[in-house]
Amino acid sequence: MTQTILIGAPVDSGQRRPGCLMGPAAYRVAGLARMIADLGHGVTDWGDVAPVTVAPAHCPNPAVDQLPETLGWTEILREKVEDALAQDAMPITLGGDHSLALGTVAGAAAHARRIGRPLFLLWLDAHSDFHTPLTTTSGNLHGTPVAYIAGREGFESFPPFPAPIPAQRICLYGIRSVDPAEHAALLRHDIAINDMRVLDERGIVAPLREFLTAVREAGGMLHVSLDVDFLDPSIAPAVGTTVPGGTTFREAHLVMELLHESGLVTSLDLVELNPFLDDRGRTAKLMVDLVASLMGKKVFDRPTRSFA
Ligand code: HAR
Ligand code: MN
Ligand code: MN
Ligand code: MN
Repeated sequence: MTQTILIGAPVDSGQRRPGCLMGPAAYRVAGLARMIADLGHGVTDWGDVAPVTVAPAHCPNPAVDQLPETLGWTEILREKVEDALAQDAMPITLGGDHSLALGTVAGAAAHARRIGRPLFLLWLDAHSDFHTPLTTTSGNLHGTPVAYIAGREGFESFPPFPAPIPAQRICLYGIRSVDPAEHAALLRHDIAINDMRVLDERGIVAPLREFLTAVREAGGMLHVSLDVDFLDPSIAPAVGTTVPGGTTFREAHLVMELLHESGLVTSLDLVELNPFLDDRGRTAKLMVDLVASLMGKKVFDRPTRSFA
């Protein structure tokens, strides 16, 4: 039994296609809280949070869009996630675009530092999100959280990241869209990059098991950041940045089931759902079903034999 806390984060400032702010409402309509309770877990919904107002911020890269708004979200979400973890609960942040992870992972890192445990990061995404505010050409800050979390330079307008996560504790999974500047920077870091080429060859299970073993052996906490575009657009159309060749329905559920069985997940983000682009709520419902698998839903809850 896990105590979960839902944190609504209607963040839309990390990109320019309005709609992610409707994400938390869509997850509630799709029955996220009921599903978690039906699986026997505790669930408390803290409602939607609002960004704090920050002083005008400057970035030398003129392309960067909505920096003060994103800074305001970063500050409040860091606080909320840290507070939820301090209550021994598992925060589930309902996005909102992926820039919200600038705050949620900072909150998890602050908590991990305070209790003296290493924090690991599993990034389930089509994108590497490894730009800094200085290298992004789109100016969309949802493309930057992994760089902030890894402690790259260029985030001077942001609060210093509490205890940057060493590259060896970061695992990117499902990657199939990387910009040239991100590519060059990733080659200088020792981050595990499980792009689709790797997953096609090795399968969806083996690389994840290896990462989970490393988390377990280190006694680590594990933050999982699930971007809707991790999934193939044919099953998850409600996202502004679709990339063909994503994970299938069955692969995605298997990832969630392995995460459940590991018992290691301590915090979770659900990001980039844009309900305005959805098809009768199917993407929101799929995301809720994936969380169900992550929280322990399965066909049988005992070992089964494969033939009579
Ligand atoms: N790399 C591109 C950019 O920086 C696209 C980033 C898209 N990011 C997300 N989240 N949708 O993964 O603009
Ligand atoms: Mn606090
Ligand atoms: Mn992302
Ligand atoms: Mn993405």
